Amino acid sequence: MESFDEIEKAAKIIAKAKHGVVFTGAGVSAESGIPTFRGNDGLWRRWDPDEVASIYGFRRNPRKFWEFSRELIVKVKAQPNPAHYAIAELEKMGLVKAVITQNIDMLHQRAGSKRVLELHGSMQYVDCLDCGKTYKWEEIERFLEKGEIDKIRCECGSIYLKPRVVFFGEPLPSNVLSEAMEESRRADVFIVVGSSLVVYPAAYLPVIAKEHGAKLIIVNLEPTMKDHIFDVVIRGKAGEVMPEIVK
Ligand code: BJW
Ligand code: ZN
Repeated sequence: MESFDEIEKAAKIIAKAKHGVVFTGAGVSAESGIPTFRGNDGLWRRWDPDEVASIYGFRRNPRKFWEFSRELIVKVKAQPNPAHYAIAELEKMGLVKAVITQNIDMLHQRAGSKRVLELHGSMQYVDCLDCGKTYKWEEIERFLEKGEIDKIRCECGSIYLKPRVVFFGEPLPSNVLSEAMEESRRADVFIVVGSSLVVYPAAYLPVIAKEHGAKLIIVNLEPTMKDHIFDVVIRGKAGEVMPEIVK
């Protein structure tokens, strides 16, 4: 592998970590078959984020979001890949203390990671914006699988059923965000895996870690706007690179 030296360098830094923190984005789940948002095959090539991932779009037309969600179903059915397992292993080894994720797919937990901070929520629960009733994801999924989007309604009659994910224009869950900021300040090694680092406030976290003295490592397929702040930049697939680092 061409980035062998960089992988070696990253492995040495991580082996000495006292408080490693891993920060992940859609790229960590790409090899589980989940589409990423940006880039050539990204979801935003075919779907308008203003319509399907913003709270304003959702309020205008929740059904459009549910059409988009039929693609997200794979997110809930997908299996963890070697990157998720390697990250869980780093926690078991005591090198990593927390995983901060922007993903809503629960794959870190399913791979065995214990301390997972979900910055953008998860698909586990769906709330009615009118009466407040909460549904489990599975109750909604039944309709999606049959393509019966019109039947996605609350008992109260409302069509405004919203999964507990964070849309553009919505605040992040404040307790999760403050824990993530605290972890970023405490980190001595901060490892970004599979994120374009363009969505805020999440993208501030590596900056906070650096300002507080952490060594920064990034494993990402494509360059990001923030590569210049990293000590080690590894261009590669998370599912191939992360197991190499743990080895
Ligand atoms: C691989 C790989 C492999 C591929 N291995 N790598 C102007 C400036 C600054 C900020 C703003 C602004 N205008 C608006 C804002 C704020 C806005 C924002 O940041 N917008 C930017 C786009 C500019 N942020 C918000 O609105 C946030 N809320 C907020 O700010 O609230 C303020 C507020 C306070 C009080 C009251 C009210 C409001 C909320 C952000 C929510 C983000 N939500 C989404 C959708 C979730 C629902 C769903 O899943 O459908 O979250 S957007 C989407 O992007 C998703 C992701 O979590 C997020 C980040 O994307 P990520 O994970 O980085 O994925 P990609 O696809 O971008 O990148 C993947 C990378 O992996 C690529 O680089 C590949 O190369 C790589 N890769 N295969 C390794 N195998
Ligand atoms: Zn209701």
